[in-house]
Amino acid sequence: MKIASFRVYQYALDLKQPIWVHGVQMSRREGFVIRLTSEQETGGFGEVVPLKGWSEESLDEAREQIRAIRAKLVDRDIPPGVEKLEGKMRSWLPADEMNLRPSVQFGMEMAVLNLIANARNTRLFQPVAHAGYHDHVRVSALLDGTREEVQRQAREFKEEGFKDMKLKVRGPVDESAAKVKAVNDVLRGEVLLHLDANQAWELDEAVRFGREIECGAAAYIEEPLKHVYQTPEFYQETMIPVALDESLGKLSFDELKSMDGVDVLVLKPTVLGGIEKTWQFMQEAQALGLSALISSSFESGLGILTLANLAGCTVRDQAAGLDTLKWFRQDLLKEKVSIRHGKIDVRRRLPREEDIDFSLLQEIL
Ligand code: OSB
Ligand code: MG
Repeated sequence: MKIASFRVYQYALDLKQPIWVHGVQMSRREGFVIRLTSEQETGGFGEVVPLKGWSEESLDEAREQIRAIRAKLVDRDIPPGVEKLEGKMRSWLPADEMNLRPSVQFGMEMAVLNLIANARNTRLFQPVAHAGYHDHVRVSALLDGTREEVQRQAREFKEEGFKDMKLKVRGPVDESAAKVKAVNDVLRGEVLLHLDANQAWELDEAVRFGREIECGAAAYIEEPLKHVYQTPEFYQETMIPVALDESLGKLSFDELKSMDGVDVLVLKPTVLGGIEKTWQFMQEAQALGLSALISSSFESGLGILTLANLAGCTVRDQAAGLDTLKWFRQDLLKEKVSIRHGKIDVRRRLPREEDIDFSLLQEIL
């Protein structure tokens, strides 16, 4: 199939409240939409949205890379087999040669895979979903705020039917432990709770926190430590399993597979380096008996829908970290991605031209 046209749009979406990522505040979410069409006029959309505070690339750098890759790919054929995610995607998109940044790699792959699926009229990850497909992807409800706020949020989400929740605990140890207790008072063991500390603590603080809440209080904790190499000590002292998120960009697979205490990998395709790379992480995790889950980097509904589809073809139905659209006041999809009873239904069709709110997009290329 030939890429007959390659258009690029810029967007800036208002958020209801600012988001904080590693101390960087954002009150709008800015990014790009790539729109590919085939000669038969089939379309495929991709989203490129670097995450300030986490991604190394700036918006300007992403734009320049999109411009460069566009010049290389327009009027060219998509090589057969890229959709199998076995490495052809990255050898075709000349990632090393162009030093394609993770968010650009993700957006390009997303556009190409959506185009292929739309052309064949299949679901997004049909070629790799050997283990079948979860039509309803479980999502972890995100809890963030003061003790009273997170307790209230937990009560509401439990009522809505969420079976998984994630609580942010990056503050002081005592305050964070009090939040965990306040939330568990509401959940009463009927909902799985996991925590995310975003690398907030030194080993002694993390251990004090773990002892304070006790190991039954949370299924696992994401990134409790400033220094990831202390994970085995943390685990030994607390018996709370650890999930890695930020550290995945820095550790080799060999390092993490021999790290005692690591049970879960949190995969954010926009910051990790795309869909194919994420898929390979998922395969390796499975081979090692680690759980892997898909998590958002605050993409719009367009990107979230692709991520939900990816989460839908994991072997184990791990709750995905996709409860981030609630921060957005506006969305690129006319029909919002909704989470009902704690799940996203991924059977809806992939976005086509008429599903996108073009009034929010400004064509730049
Ligand atoms: O802390 O894991 C994080 C989103 C963007 C940047 C960092 C994080 C997140 C999320 C996404 O928490 C939602 C989730 O994983 O549940
Ligand atoms: Mg995290």
